[in-house]
Amino acid sequence: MGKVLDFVRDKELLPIAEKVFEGERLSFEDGVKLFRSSDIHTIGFLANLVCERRSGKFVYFNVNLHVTPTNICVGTCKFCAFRKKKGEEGAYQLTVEEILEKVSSHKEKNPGITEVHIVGGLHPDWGLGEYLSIVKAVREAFPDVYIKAYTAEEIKYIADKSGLSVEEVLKKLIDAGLGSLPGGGGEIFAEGIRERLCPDKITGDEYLEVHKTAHRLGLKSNATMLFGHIESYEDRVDHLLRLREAQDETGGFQTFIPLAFHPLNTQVENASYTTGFDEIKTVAVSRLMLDNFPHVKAYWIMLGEKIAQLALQFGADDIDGTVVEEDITQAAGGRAGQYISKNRLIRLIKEAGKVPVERDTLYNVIKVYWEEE
Ligand code: V47
Repeated sequence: MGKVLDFVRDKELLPIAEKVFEGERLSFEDGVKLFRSSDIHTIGFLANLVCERRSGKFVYFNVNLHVTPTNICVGTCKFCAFRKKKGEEGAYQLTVEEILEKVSSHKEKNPGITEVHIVGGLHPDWGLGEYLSIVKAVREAFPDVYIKAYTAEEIKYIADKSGLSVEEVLKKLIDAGLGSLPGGGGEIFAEGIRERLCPDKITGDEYLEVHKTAHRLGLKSNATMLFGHIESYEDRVDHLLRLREAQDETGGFQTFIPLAFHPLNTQVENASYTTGFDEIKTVAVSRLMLDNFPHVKAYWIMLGEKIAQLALQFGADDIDGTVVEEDITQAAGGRAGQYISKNRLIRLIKEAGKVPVERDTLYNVIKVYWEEE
């Protein structure tokens, strides 16, 4: 072991490595130290170790589809290039029939789709009825497709508009066919940053409360962190630790997804694209800090195909997904495209030295692609 430790370039990381080997929980200070270090090999080695303790060589993917029912939003988030005001050029809202038509045509082209991810804006004229009818219609028309829909922000918006509690809204959505909550809307929890970035958005505590309520009702959910804008390393670690604490309480989070900020057409001052080094490190540190999250997802739409593939040796055990049509990243200068074939995902995973596993939303195994296939 002594010889191996000689290879650790940043000796400050040795006590952290010791903790990881022993399966001990990392502290806030450890998290900041990891982010400040440029010893990407050690950080990646540790993250991959933790990842493989949980998932072995398996890397999961799913065949899914994103539908964005509207870009009309009363929100004012400065990082968002997607939202439009009602009546503004480029604003749209799909009818239920148009949503069904989209799912149907994508299902025809990609017969293996198991999940539809539905997230849109806070539409000024929509309330519980409209959001509910989308879920109901998709459930009735496509009973074999799992519905992962509406961010915590949308759930709270519907609750406030309808005068119901978050719990009541979630119960109605579950009755209509909702299966899980996606992780969008997490951004950065630190109050000072959130106030500057998205002052009208629900607070970090409210985001966590919606997820914890969903978990208590038996739903699984994902969590996100938007990184690479105006936040500090300390803000990132604070975000991860708040998620870890919530997960200790309920255990209902499945996957953490670090979202790399895209700067075009946003109102974030002096904004620029994130770098490969920071992206890889953020995936790895997330894996190390979130010791109670089953999975960490490399979202190739935001990381790009190449960094997402590398992330599979740096702590990520999930690569999302075939997707088809994604608008939020595209509006902010996304460079990765919107669709990837299942065969390409399988190749990316195999070349990263891992075993591709097609999964459903709840991580039930659909098929393992062993080496010989
Ligand atoms: O909530 C908005 C982010 C999120 C920008 O749960 C931006 O499985 C980068 O949450 N640059 C939506 N990011 C996407 C999302 C997601 C994606 C894939 C899978 C899952 C899941 C969730 O996108 C928003 C916001 O945090 N976002 N604008 C931007 N300019």
